Amino acid sequence: MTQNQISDNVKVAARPESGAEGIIIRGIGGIYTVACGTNLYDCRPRGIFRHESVKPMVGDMVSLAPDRENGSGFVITEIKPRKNSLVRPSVANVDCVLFIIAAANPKPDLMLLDKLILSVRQKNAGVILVINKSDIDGAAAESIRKDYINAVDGGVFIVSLEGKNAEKDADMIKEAIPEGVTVLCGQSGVGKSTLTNRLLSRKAMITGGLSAKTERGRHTTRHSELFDAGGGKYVIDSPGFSFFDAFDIAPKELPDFYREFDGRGLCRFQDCSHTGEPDCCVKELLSEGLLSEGRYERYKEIHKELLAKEKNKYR
Ligand SMILES: Nc1nc2c(ncn2[C@@H]2O[C@H](COP(=O)(O)OP(=O)(O)O)[C@@H](O)[C@H]2O)c(=O)[nH]1
Ligand SMILES: [Mg+2]
Ligand SMILES: [Zn+2]
Repeated sequence: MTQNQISDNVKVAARPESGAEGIIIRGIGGIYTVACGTNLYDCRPRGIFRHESVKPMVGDMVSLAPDRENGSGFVITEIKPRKNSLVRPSVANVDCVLFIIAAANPKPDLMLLDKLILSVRQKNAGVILVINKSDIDGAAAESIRKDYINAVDGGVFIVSLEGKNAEKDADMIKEAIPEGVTVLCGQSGVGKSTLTNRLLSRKAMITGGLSAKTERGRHTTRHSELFDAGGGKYVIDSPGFSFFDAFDIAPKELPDFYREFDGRGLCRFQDCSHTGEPDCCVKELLSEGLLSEGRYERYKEIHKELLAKEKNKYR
């Protein structure tokens, strides 16, 4: 069995009808694989996309046709309008983002996680948080859970995707994943490909250890790929990354993307930035445990960063 099948019984059809529609499941070296039902087609994008600097993305719904110009192969003739798209990883039409963070190895980067969550809430997709490798440091996993319990709408799950509970834990995650397209996202080495394989009950993706030298995740996964996990649920495994600067939010809009602030308008000032003003709702949120100290400290950091960015913009 190759690692490239969208389902376990793929038949590759000879030629799709002109105007056939499908979804891009991966793109490697400018060749995009499109699934039409259970048939897979390797396609080149039509030249016009390059012209308009439109790049097909995994998750794109497309039309394809035989490549008449070249006499063989297939070509993507149209990209359907996108519901949304993410920059990192570069995927389209996402219903939910499932962030994986490791309790340890690699060291959790909560600032990165907060920025990523913000960027997803900006795109109107759901968020699930999975804290993996609890076998290495259960206390660290629990502390991260406490930090995020009110931060995401799709649930926070502590798991260990290797070891005796792995299967049960993967089943719990599968249950939590909504129908539609869910992209697995997070630093390298946290267990995205391990989870993909568990959800599919086969070795669809290669997994890798940590680099002993840098203690950071090795980039074992280099491309995004969409799989059918059954029950109308599709998951995309993606490459890891360790920085994120692609979000663009006006400082005064920042609270809109914190779930903890949803429905709170109880500050003295209407345009309260929640960074130290008197009679601010933050005090109450913190004391009631609805906003964690960690999330708030990082909120203030991010707010500062966005203010500096805004100043630079108009200089
Ligand atoms: N100790 C421990 N190791 C794990 C767990 N889950 C995954 N790993 C290991 O972590 C390494 C990186 O996993 P991988 O799935 O390739 O991470 P990815 O880069 O996020 O796709 C592999 O060696 C896995 O075997 C876990 O729950 N506990
Ligand atoms: Mg991987
Ligand atoms: Zn306030």
